[in-house]
Amino acid sequence: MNQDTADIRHDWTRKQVQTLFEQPFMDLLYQAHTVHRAHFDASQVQMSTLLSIKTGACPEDCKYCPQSGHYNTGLAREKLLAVARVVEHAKAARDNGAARFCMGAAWKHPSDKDFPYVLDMVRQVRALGLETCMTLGALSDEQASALAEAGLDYYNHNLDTSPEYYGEIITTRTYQDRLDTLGRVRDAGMKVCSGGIVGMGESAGDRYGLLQQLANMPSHPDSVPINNLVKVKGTPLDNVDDLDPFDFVRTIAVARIMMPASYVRLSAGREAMNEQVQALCFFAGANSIFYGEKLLTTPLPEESADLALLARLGLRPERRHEQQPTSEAATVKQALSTARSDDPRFYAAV
Ligand code: SAM
Ligand code: DTB
Ligand code: SF4
Repeated sequence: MNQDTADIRHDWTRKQVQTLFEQPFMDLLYQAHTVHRAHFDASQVQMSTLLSIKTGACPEDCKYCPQSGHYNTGLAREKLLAVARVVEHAKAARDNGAARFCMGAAWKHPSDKDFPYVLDMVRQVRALGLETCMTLGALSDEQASALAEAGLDYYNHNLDTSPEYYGEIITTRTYQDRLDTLGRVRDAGMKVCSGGIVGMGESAGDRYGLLQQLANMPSHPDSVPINNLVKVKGTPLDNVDDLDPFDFVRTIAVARIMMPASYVRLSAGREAMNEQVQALCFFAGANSIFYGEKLLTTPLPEESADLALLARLGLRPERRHEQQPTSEAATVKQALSTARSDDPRFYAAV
């Protein structure tokens, strides 16, 4: 066991995060890979397929997002899909090898009118034997409980960036609003998926700040998506400078070290990334990807190219986890959030 991860949860200072980032690249990757192997089978990659269940015309003004109604990106808007259509997509994703099906809606929050259909989607997709994930914007306590009750495994809600840079990117909801929704998801016993976006013109310090916020939450998110900005014409971030790919890899590596038992997802941006950089991300501790025809509205690499890359690297798709009742998942999560890695409960839980 790597002594740097002896505490599964640790209150990180910004300076400590900076120190991790600023190590020589090879030292950082060596450390991250060592942590990765102590917690996961390094030959497995979790594969999730995304579907946009409601597209465009979003009232929020997130500057990166092609679906915001504030910008003209030429995206065709779509109302909430019928439950049967969502189930067809989910079956196709399962038959294509995905273990988890993630449904995303361009909403500030789900409306009372739409919410019952969303619950039905969770039940029916889960009945196909897939893990379920949703990202629907902010949730009330009642909505979080109802989603957990319907059997939703994961809820995705990203912090996106550091608290300091956040106001440059979004003005229609606050950082605290996001932390509050994440608290409701956690309290309802669902698994938390929360990460952010890099390559938005933020400083290195903002990348430290994002990871510091994620790792200092009351328990680590179960899944941490690290998105590289997909630049979409018509959004205010369309022309921002590219992030150095090595800084992207460093972000993955530091996320792995700080949240050793969480899945770290090499998320948006893979289409613009070469295979060598993706391989470095896997070495640095990324063990989850989006796989399928597209993300929500922008393309992914061809499925056959992804499978071929995994095969060339000797990696394989992770089989779906046995589903745990939500109450059991909550108990495991509670054990994980307090257990030390030298505590047998830790090994029992991960
Ligand atoms: N509307 C909901 C919300 O914002 O919580 C759910 C859907 S939203 C599209 C999900 C996440 O996708 C965002 O939080 C953001 O991190 C990511 N995202 C959106 N546009 C992106 C882009 N152009 N590049 C990278 N990530 C993006
Ligand atoms: C996440 O962190 N990234 C995914 C998922 N969670 C919902 C979404 C990426 C969206 C990229 C832009 C698009 O395709 O619209
Ligand atoms: Fe709306 Fe989500 Fe896009 Fe923000 S990221 S504009 S909330 S769909």
